[in-house]
Amino acid sequence: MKQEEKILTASDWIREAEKVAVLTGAGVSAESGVPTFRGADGLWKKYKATDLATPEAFNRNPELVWDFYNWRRELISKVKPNPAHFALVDLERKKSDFILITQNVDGLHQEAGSENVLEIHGSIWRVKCTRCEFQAEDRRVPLPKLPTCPQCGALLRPAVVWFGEALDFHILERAFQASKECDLMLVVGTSAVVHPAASLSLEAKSSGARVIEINLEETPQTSLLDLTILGKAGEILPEIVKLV
Ligand code: BV8
Ligand code: ZN
Repeated sequence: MKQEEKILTASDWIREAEKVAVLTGAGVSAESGVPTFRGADGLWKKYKATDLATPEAFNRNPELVWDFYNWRRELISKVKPNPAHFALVDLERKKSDFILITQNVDGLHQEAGSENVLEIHGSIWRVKCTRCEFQAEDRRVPLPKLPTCPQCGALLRPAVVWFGEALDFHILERAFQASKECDLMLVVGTSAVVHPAASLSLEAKSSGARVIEINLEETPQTSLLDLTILGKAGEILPEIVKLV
């Protein structure tokens, strides 16, 4: 199928759908200038993120892990949402039963105007205490060195989900529920290797939904999904959404 036929098909399927769920990954923020994890300019190149985005790394060297997150907070604070984010805002306005599940922690979906957003890996703009229940949004860039909890004085950490950590139970339950109930899922800008996020699209598929993938490259799930459109999310999404 040619690219424009795929775009037409995708817009038809979305128009016909009752319940739309979207799953996004780092690829939707790439055109804003936020490095992805595994792509050519991937974060893993400069930092072994799988070494840094872990509780062990933080316990061993909290200052290094905070440097990694302050570097990302600084970078993200200077970027803007791109057409991929705005197309998903338009789509939410066109489809009354809509949910956006994101693996991204950059907050760009909300900054663009998306409303029903599930941040399944947390937010780089939130901090939480390593000892008590304290958690808050904190947009200071950079944060003070080794920031401490205003309630109990213990060290604060980024309120993101690290490798080896469980995702928030209720958020994950809502994400699986939405994946089961939707009749169309749009998967955008993810390499589909991180679990349990990557199983959400498989959940949608096995529950009878049509699943459309938009990505720069094929992924391990491509052969399982109904339609894969290769290219930049910032170019493809607006073309699809304007036809819905
Ligand atoms: C858990 C927050 C258990 C932090 C993140 C072996 C096999 C299977 C699983 C595992 C395994 N070993 C370990 C695991 C589990 C592990 C995992 O999946 N590891 C992977 C690496 C194999 N998962 C976990 O540890 C999870 N927790 O399992 O807990 C448990 C249960 C109970 C009790 C205790 C424990 C936690 C995972 C969450 C980790 N946190 N982020 C932070 O950001 O600092 S994950 C991180 O990767 C980001 O959230 C990111 O979103 C996510 C996924 O990456 P992608 O978003 O897909 O980004 P990526 O760069 O990979 O791909 C971008 C894609 O976009 C590319 O395909 C590229 O081609 C495309 N692209 C680029 N530009 C564009 C584009 N597409 C379109 N347009 C463009 N312009
Ligand atoms: Zn505390």
